[in-house]
Amino acid sequence: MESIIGNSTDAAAHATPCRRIAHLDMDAFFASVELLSYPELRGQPVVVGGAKTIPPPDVTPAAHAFARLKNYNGRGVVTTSTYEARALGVFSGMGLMHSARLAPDAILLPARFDAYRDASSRFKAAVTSIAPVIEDRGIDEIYIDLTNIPEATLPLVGRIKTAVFDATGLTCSVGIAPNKLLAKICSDMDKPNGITVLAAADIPARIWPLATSKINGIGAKTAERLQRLGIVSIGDLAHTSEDFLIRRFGPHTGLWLHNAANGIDERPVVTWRAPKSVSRETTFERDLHVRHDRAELSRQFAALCERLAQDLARKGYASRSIGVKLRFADFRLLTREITWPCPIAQAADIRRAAGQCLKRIPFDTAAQQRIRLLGVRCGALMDGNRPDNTPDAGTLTLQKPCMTTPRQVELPF
Ligand code: DCP
Ligand code: MG
Repeated sequence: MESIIGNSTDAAAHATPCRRIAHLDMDAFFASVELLSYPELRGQPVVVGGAKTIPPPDVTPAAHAFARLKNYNGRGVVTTSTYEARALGVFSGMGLMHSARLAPDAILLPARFDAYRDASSRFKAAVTSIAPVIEDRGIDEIYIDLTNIPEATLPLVGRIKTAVFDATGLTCSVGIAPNKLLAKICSDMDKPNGITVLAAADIPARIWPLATSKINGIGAKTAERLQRLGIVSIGDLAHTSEDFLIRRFGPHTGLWLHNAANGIDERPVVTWRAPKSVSRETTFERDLHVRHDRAELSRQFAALCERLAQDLARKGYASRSIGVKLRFADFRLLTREITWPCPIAQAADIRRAAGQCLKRIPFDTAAQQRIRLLGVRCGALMDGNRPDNTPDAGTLTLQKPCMTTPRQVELPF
């Protein structure tokens, strides 16, 4: 029998005590933005769905009609829900049809990404005006390094929350801890509109009782694997020997798991990070057949490449690694990737490269001929406008995207 007991308290004592890192996460973000437009829905279960087929509400004074979840028919998923809808069991990622069984009378609104992006940049600008060292982690969350701001934590975080509210009309929850890993756990502890401060000494009492999946990076699969080893809480993990975890999960993950459970995380707050990739995907309203729906598939494929080209243009990037992702009717997922000889950014070039990937996909069986989801990804991004002046570059090379030679792509469908 292997020993799985380790020296957890020693490790916990080494958690860096001197930094002050905040994680700020907006509350029920997409839904809260929607409630700014429809304040009459406050206090009601409201669900925001991603599917394009959800009708926008008719709010003319005569009609004033909002769609209800029970009337939805399609394959869209919940992107988020208000806390009132969550009380009925409706959460992000659930199918809308399934959610309708739990909350038939919940209001269903279509997603309006422009509005969310706008609120996102406004809340980030508001925080930056008070605490400039921020790491952008996505549309509704940031890390903030408060270490060098000479102000007590609670008044400072109170000011940040007020600035966010003044700029957007929205509330957020903030966790403050000695590092990013703990701060992220804490921002979720008192939602909505909460502030949670945690010191390294609080780890055994407040972090160890939580499920391992509360650690950002431990997904459902790892949590399940841990559970099979009898490791359910973060405390269980903290008390498991590093050697045992390394034997079971490999040197990298094993060590990370051990450190994470003991509240050790030295990652800095990174104020700017180049995106590694951009991708676009679409789940079809019905499965599309590679031959019978060829025209529709080609149209959707071209539209995805067009949108990716716009994404790249907006960010000033070009890509050398193009990939496609297909989910078949039987839910099997297949991806293919190709490295292009030079960086590309135009829709026609992305289409050609992605078309090459599609050609390498077998469409043999009946299930493989019906496609549920199609995605295109541009990876290995580089700045399409500025010189590539990496430290070792020696000479400055202009990473200009290749010129395109418009040519119709021969789709394998
Ligand atoms: N989102 C999505 N699909 C998911 C999860 C989230 O499109 N499966 C979107 C909608 C959310 C936003 O991202 O509003 C932020 O995600 P969060 O996990 O922070 O969830 P919320 O902000 O909605 O709720 P919370 O108050 O729990 O943070
Ligand atoms: Mg959120």
